[in-house]
Amino acid sequence: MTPEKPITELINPKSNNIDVANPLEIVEILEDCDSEIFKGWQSYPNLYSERIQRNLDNIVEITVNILKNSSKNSIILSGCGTSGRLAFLIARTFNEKLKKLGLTPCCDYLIAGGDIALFTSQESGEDDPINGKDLLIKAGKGKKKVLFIGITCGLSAPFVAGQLDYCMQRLDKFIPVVIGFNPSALARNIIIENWHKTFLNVMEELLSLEGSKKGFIINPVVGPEPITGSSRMKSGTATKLILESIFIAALSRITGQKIIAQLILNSYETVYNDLYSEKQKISKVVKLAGESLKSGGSIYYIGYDSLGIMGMIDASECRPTYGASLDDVRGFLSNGFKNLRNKDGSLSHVGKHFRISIEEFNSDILPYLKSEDLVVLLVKDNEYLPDSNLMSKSCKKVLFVVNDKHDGMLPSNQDVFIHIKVTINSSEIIQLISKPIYEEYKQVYLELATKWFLNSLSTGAHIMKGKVYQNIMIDLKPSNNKLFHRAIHILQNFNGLTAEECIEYLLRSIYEADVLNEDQLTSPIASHIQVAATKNMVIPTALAASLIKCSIKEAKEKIDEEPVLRTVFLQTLKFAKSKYFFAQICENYKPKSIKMYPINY
Ligand code: F1P
Repeated sequence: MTPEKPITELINPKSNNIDVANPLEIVEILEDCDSEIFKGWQSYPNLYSERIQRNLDNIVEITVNILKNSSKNSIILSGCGTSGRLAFLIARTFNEKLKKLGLTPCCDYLIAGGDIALFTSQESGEDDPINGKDLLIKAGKGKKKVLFIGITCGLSAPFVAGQLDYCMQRLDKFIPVVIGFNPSALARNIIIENWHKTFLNVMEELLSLEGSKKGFIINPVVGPEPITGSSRMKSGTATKLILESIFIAALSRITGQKIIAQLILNSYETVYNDLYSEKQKISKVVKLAGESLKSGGSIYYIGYDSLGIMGMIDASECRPTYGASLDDVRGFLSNGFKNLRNKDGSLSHVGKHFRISIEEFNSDILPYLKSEDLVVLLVKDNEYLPDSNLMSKSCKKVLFVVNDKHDGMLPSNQDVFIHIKVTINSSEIIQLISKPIYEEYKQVYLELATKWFLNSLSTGAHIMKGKVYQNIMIDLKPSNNKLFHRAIHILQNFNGLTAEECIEYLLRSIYEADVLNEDQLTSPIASHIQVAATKNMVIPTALAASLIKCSIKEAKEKIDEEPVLRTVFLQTLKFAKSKYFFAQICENYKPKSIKMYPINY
């Protein structure tokens, strides 16, 4: 039976108690949830299902044809949030490979909100299908054929919907593909603001193109996320694997080594086993990271080349997911923007959070490191020469080394670091995809191990800080349409009120008002989101007010008294459960008549 909610928004029963788990148990739960990327979920089509594999093979063939004339054609990868960041990363990786083969680097990326969204969340841009379309038109200008791959894990982003819709009007030029992790029928079916279609409408049209190979849907089900709705996790990982499999398979054909996408997908399972075999050590780092955040410290990832980019991607999602500040978790990259090679070039003038090079870390952060802070170095092989200034600091230090050599030399001065070494079992991968292909693409395996490590670290640390209740992100920022609706569901889940009542509490919290005025009641969701983006603790405040039946001011005071949100939740839920309290609610509660929003994803 198909669930009513998209699978990417369902609660994963495996992680129900992740908020009360110890660090090792947290990593084990994540390991268990991640296994669904390969095993699939229930009886839904998974990565290895026939239709998915057939579509992948067709897309590989199209990619090969596009690449044969790479100076005239292009491949555009597009998405929002983590999906857009992964689009960037993959385009960057494969442009380098194309250059190496003497081909024109023809991979391009689009991300809602532009390049600043590569490290900071800019969710409001995700709701704009027209902007998505305009950017695509610009990116495809002058190109003969364009393979467009839109990524939206929830099959929901209006930015991508606008692009897919445009491609379908220009099938002479565009081949549209969507990557997402829900059955097509569970694509978002809510009219997009200022547009005429729903995501589901777009999906139905796209589905009708599959037979004629003019458009494709890649939507394996990888099961609900370990933190409900946090598509940066499993869905993000699966996105990376799918895109890389397409490109590696296509490029290997061009160089005369035929390999099918399925074997490449298989080969990633090795990394899964290698990484999680180090779970004891990973859990030590999770503990350390949690202690840092709990005591007001920050976590800094410093990485070399694409491992640094993995760090920046992981850090960027902490703000919208956990209501973290931009200083809580930050990523730095060797050679900063020079190495990043993003379209807009250096953005370091935009603000301190855009100063991303290790040199900038050394000047801006290193002198002020406190004992509560945690610095995590992400390296492959033996490339890191620790800065003596860092060694002398009292902050916590972790060295994460990932490579494929059991006997690899470790950087000197390793003693001051908690040291974690992950060794990729290259012989197992080589058996599947051959040595030359492995050697050429080794980097993608190292990145994958780093992604899983960092996802465990940042998720575990925020759980320890009390930012998760059960497996729900109780302090997410309702900063786009999808997140606004997710916020309503979170409230409903805990207070049992109707959707309309929850919307009222959410708006009261957003506008910091006990009585909403006409404007506030009738504005579109887009306006609520704009205001919400500037506020902190929107959901916890709304929830506390709805459970305690108090004013917004009192709810905020309650939250201020107890910094651990999980504890606030437990206290208020306990309170709300008392009979007396429920009797009071029934007697006193008279919901106002407010504008109704269709509650859907
Ligand atoms: C895009 C996205 C997520 C982010 C948050 C808001 O989602 O930016 O990456 O974690 O949930 O939405 P999607 O379009 O890939 O489903």
